[in-house]
Amino acid sequence: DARPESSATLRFPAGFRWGTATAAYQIEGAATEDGRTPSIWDTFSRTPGKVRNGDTGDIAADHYHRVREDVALMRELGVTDYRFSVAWPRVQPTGRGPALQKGLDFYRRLCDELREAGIRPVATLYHWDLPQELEDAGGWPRRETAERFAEYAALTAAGLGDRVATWTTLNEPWCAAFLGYGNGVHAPGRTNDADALRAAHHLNLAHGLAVGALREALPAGTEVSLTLNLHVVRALTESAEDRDAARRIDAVANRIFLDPVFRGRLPEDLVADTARVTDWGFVRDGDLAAIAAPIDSLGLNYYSPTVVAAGSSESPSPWAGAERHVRFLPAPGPRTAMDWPVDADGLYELLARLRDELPGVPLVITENGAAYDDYADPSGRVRDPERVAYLHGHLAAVRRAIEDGADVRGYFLWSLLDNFEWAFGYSKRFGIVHVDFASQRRTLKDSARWYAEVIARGGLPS
Ligand code: GBH
Repeated sequence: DARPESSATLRFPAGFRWGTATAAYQIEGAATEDGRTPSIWDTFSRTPGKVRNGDTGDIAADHYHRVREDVALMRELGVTDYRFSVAWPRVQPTGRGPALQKGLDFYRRLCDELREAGIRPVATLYHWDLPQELEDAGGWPRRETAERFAEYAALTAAGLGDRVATWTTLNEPWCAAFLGYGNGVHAPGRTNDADALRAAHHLNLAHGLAVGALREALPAGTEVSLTLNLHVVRALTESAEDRDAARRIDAVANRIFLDPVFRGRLPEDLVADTARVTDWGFVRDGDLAAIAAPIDSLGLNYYSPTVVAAGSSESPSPWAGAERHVRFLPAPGPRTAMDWPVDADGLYELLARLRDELPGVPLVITENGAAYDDYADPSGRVRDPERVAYLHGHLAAVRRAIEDGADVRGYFLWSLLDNFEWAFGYSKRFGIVHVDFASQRRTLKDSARWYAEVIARGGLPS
């Protein structure tokens, strides 16, 4: 490295993957084009009172029509990888039957543009956009949805073939199950604790069956992964009651996925904690073995930690009854525009935990980033110093975890573009590229230039 400042760089390992991440419904728009049918998010965003300002993903960042431009932006930044999601209702509109070629063609074009730019395509099969027809048939609480998902995975793998470098089955099944069917803050907006637990199990099953389908369809050695939003749960004090509160939330937020996927078993304490809600009779013989199909890496999305103590919390909650005797507290410290605390140590703790509990499993940060308001100066420059500080702090935590033995292979910044932030609509901006949603003009924020510099140096300015 000829750069004079390289001596003052906190370097990352050679071959470290530097990426950005997005999701289909949040950026694509073109909601009714080329045969795409409504997903649960189209329905939910049209339901009054569910999404701030009545915003929908109908147009979003219009990425469907701007693939070239958006890939050119990434080339300019120098990213090595790009994580996007495939919209199920584009590829298999009713959730059943053959693939729709036009839907597959869009992602083939995207992958071809990426490859031409030297960027590895990392595809997620499910980032929350369930075809509405499958929800009408029962959604994730229904077992058949898991079987349908495996079929969709097979069709997509057959259609995109070796164009995709890394396949991820699900993004954040915790959100899909517990925000979608537990507290109803996400689509489809249902509120039933037993359904939320059934949904979590069927998402696990969907993952396991899809891993099998992908292995069958793809060349040996293709990376297959899963992305979880593991919660960093801290007890307020060391008291037995507060520690028990943390154990309960760890079970329903983390071990409900980690134990089946990596150990082929259910967390017994969770089954006991939720006995009032369900007897877990929906778990059939063979399910846990299917869910435990080996994967090649684990993706982690991290934003902020959770603090709990003994007490009680409001309902409907996203914790399915396991939160009896648990109180949630605001974590201390500065906050982002989401009102989430900024706490990079939480990311270090998470990586250290997985280093110890899942030896031999490569880790990838598949999302990390922050929402802040931008400041545009008269020259048109978009300043976001808080985001730069957030990213610096969190990347420093990743590097420290690597030094301490965590096998972290890459980092995907959430997000490339300002986009549809789910229940918050367009009111929250996570992008390192500013999007003017009236003109669809893209402008690099200071954070984008900073990230490009980090990638070019292979590390952080110290
Ligand atoms: C991710 O979800 C999504 O994958 C992405 O699509 C989204 O745009 C991005 O993050 C930003 O929101 O109630 O204690 O769990 C974020 C998952 C789940 C993180 C809810 C914050 C609130 C604290 N979020 N969580 S808690």
